[in-house]
Amino acid sequence: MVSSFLRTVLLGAATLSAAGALPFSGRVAPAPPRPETDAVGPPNIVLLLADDQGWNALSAPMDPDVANSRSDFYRTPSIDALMRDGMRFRRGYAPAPVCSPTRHSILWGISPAKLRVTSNSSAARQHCDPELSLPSLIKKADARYVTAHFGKWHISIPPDECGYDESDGATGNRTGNPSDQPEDPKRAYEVTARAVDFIERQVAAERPFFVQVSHYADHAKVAASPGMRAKYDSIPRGKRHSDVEFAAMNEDLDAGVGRVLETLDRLRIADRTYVIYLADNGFFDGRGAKVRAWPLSYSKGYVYEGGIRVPFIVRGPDIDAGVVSSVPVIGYDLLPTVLDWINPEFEVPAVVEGGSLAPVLAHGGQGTVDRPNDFFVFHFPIGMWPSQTALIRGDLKLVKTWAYDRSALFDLENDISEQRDLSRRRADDSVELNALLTQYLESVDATVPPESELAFDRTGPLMKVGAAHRELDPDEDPEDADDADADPQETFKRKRKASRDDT
Ligand SMILES: [Ca+2]
Repeated sequence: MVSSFLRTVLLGAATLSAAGALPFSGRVAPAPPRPETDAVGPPNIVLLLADDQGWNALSAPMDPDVANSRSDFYRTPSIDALMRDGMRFRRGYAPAPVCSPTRHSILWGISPAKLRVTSNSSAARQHCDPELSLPSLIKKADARYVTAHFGKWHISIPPDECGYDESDGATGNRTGNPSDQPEDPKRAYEVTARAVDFIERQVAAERPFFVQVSHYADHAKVAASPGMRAKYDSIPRGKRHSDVEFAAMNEDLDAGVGRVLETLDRLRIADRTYVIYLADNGFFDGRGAKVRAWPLSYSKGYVYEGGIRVPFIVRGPDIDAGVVSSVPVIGYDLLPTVLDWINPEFEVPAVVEGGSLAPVLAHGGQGTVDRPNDFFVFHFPIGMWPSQTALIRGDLKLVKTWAYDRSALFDLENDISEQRDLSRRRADDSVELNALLTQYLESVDATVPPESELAFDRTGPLMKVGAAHRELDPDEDPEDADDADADPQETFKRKRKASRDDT
């Protein structure tokens, strides 16, 4: 693994374009020109990252066709406004179901599987080259840019080493729970204030900027400002969402977003500033996560939609207001997107797996994203039990459960809740996606689940083609299959208990 890591880092560095400070030029065809931006200079970029905020934690719907894609209790007026003035992606994904892998993935534009950063304590990472991080590449694309990161970092290499000019340092979850500031217990306002100060200074200096604000909310420990908490005492609780403290924390975060948006208006740079908003994973487990995330299944720590589908909104020049896009997008698309905005001529390193969203954003949310692969892989091999990996291609999603070498197939457009396993009815698709998943994991030298978790399946290689597929009896009705709808959690627990009882 070590030799592979070194080899891939060196290869990654070699693929970097030698482009220096190229002059800003307008978007290449077929996208229309950006007169507002071209007239005043290069665009600014604000990336707002929420922590553990579920897909339906906002008061505006992430998918207007899905009734419960909004909260029935939480209020998020500023993020709702961002949605109203920009484009929301109803199928926006975090690259991982937990914090740190997603943050690495955004920083390098590469999936957690390929980075081999698939848990919050991954030690065998690969491709995490500081020279190829987003802020480093921004400066290579256009040396005029100033970059900053404020808030939760939770990445294996400190922000200054990754090219950030300003930051709060190598912060983590514990940083986000100060005991000495009850008025701002998740630092939502403090972090925002530093970002606002940074933006004001860059505008005064007439420097283009990239700033990422990574909120500590909505990660545990749940805590809210007293003022916001008091507000929720008079708001009727919802059926799915009813946690006052969480609601208030979620709106503290929203208020931080609002202050950034107000700053852009006040400084008259909103028309040349892209604002990206997303979360790093779904609702955290506990506190009734399964109820809160519904109609999505499961929550943080799982590769089902409840763990990975998140709020995903982009506002800025050329982006039509109020558009709901059905194009599937993922956090590692942001690196090539930002570089495309800054300098369309810049050559993105070949190791990057994301694709620029700029053409889709400029064309009403239509079209396709050009990526090396036409699928997403969510690889979670060493996290919560049982280890799972998902592959999404188009509307189909394969969920492989390693502990008993079984996979399920879902049609996300017709079954957003992942309740109907089609792996037997659509056996050819299941075999094909299993083979694709195997091929991909091997090609990126992905981490495999620990042996201890594979104790119940000793039948063959970890990634043999089609291993998870069971032959369908031609006369068998898929609906009658005994374990077609088995809950993998319950199945795993049952098998583990049986194993212990045997020894
Ligand atoms: Ca998180």
